Amino acid sequence: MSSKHRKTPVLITCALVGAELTREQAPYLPLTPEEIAVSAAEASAAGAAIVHLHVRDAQGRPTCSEEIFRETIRKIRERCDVIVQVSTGGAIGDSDEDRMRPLEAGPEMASLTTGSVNFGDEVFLNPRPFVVALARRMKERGIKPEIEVFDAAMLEAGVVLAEQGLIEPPLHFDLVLGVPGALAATERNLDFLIGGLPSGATWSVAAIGRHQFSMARMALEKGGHVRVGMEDNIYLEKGILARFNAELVAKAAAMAREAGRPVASAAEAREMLSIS
Ligand code: KMH
Ligand code: ZN
Repeated sequence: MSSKHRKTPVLITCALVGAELTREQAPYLPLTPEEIAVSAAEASAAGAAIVHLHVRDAQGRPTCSEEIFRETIRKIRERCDVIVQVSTGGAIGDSDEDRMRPLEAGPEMASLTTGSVNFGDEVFLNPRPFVVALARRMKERGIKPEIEVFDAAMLEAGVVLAEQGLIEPPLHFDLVLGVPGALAATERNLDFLIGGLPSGATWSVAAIGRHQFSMARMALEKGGHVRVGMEDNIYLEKGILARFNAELVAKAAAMAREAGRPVASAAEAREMLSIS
């Protein structure tokens, strides 16, 4: 690792549940507000400074319900100090109106995908006017956006939003690699994206499935931050399911320490991301 990155604290984000998986596919997935809050607290104790939050309804289906987001955030805050980043991506097919709802539930951060992209056999739609509306609402409510980059043009679109005053610097990007139909999880793609980041930006890597930890290691070496969690990957190792999100976080935290980088607390993360 380049010595200039040593000692830079690592932000670990844990994406606790997502919108796609079911209990049939992922038996240890937290689903209820209580289960998600317990999982967030365990992830926080293992080193996560941020939790990326989707919620589910009583049947375990993904929902954008403001009430369920609010309840889940309250339960998380009762248990630990972690930055809650709500998803505005929701599930494929959610309406724009529904995807705005989590912003009303009192989060410190929110995801902001700045373009449309194939997502498996479906399309994750993010037309520019909707992206602008999300960014504007985040700014009004003092919510820090994390710019989600599933494809290269999304990075530039995030920079344009900042130039237009819709996002306040410092910008924070999450480079999502390995979604079928979007950018593959390769070092070449990662280097290309890093090369296009504006100065002063921070960035993490969220790699999907079996790429989660190999790409996390690369991110650590290149001075980036790391996202892990069951939304993106449910295996601790090949063939071994993670029973808890905290196990995935603990593995990322151990990798960070091996790379000579301390793990940031939520308070340190707020400072690094300029969250007041
Ligand atoms: N569930 C995906 C369609 C986000 O949270 O901002 C979108 C997603 C991105 O998970
Ligand atoms: Zn998500």
